Amino acid sequence: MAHSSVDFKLLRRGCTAVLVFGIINLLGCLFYGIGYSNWLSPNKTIHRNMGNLTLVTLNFSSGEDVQFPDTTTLGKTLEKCPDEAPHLVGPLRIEFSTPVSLDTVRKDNPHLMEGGRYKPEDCFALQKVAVIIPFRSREEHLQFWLHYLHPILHRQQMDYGVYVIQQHGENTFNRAKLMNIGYTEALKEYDYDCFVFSDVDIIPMDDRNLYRCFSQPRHLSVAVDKFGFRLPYPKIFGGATALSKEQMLKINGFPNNYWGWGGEDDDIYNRLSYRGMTISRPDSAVGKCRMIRHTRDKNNEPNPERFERIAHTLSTMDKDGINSLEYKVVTVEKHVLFTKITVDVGEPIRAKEDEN
Ligand code: BGN
Repeated sequence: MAHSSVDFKLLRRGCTAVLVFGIINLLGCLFYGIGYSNWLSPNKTIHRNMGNLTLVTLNFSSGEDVQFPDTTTLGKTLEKCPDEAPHLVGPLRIEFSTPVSLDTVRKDNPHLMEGGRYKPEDCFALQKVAVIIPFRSREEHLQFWLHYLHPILHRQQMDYGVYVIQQHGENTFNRAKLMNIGYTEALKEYDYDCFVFSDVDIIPMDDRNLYRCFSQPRHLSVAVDKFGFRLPYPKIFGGATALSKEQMLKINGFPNNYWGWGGEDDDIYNRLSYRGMTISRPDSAVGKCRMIRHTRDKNNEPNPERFERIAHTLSTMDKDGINSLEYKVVTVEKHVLFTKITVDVGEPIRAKEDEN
């Protein structure tokens, strides 16, 4: 009997200890801001502490599970950022009459880390977004882009980095190949799960136009002033777009052999459509954009091969894309406002050889 009463006492102590431990844990969680909502819908967000590394598993709109390791908040568990960022302001005044200096842009964006990187401090960003800008000799446009976009991306609470991919030399411009290179190079730096591809002259006029990925590939520049604030044709997929890593892989990235202006975005549209995807877009009010007016760039003449090429996307997409990408990195510059990667993309292969 004496033996069993000792057992009973031990059991009671054990239970009390478990209860006290539970209450302390609960208070700790509340203190660090894990809301009950996360407990009630564990498939939405699961926080896991692994020593000093905090992992968050969550489903975003594509329905896939993505893990976001947090290395800056060491040990502190952050709640995921809200779906609707609280600091968005809606329509914005965008104008290009007064040039802005990079110095001013730097001063206006003190929160940036080297290489044009940012992540919210008080919550866990929903996605890790690499913003890729295919580029050559448009310094003035880049200044406007950085001036307008950094504050917008900041308010949208993304964990993001800006990559300017500059084509080296004077050969014919190759926008889609530069975008493939941006995707590849950004992934070498960080575990991005979303890729925004933006022309340097496209500026959104509303910060509710979210520069992030959706369950379907996203067209962001849907109502551009140059086209009278409407889609010039329903299948257009140029200007500014967003694709998740998964969407990129499904289509083998972009074509590498569109030299000069036009058609590469239609090829990308074809790829997406052949893989069963559709285009997601914001409405035409939120999707309003301004395009910085400019004369046609040197060495970016309309590509005479584009009509022929977009007619053959289905047979070329599996062999031409990320899996056949070749280039040389010339320089990598880390600026406060962006990472600039200058690359040698080679030169056009004559159409005949290319068919083989
Ligand atoms: C289209 C271009 C796109 C361009 C848009 C908007 C072609 C392919 C042959 C029909 N497509 O006409 O590349 O983004 O205009 O300027 O030229």
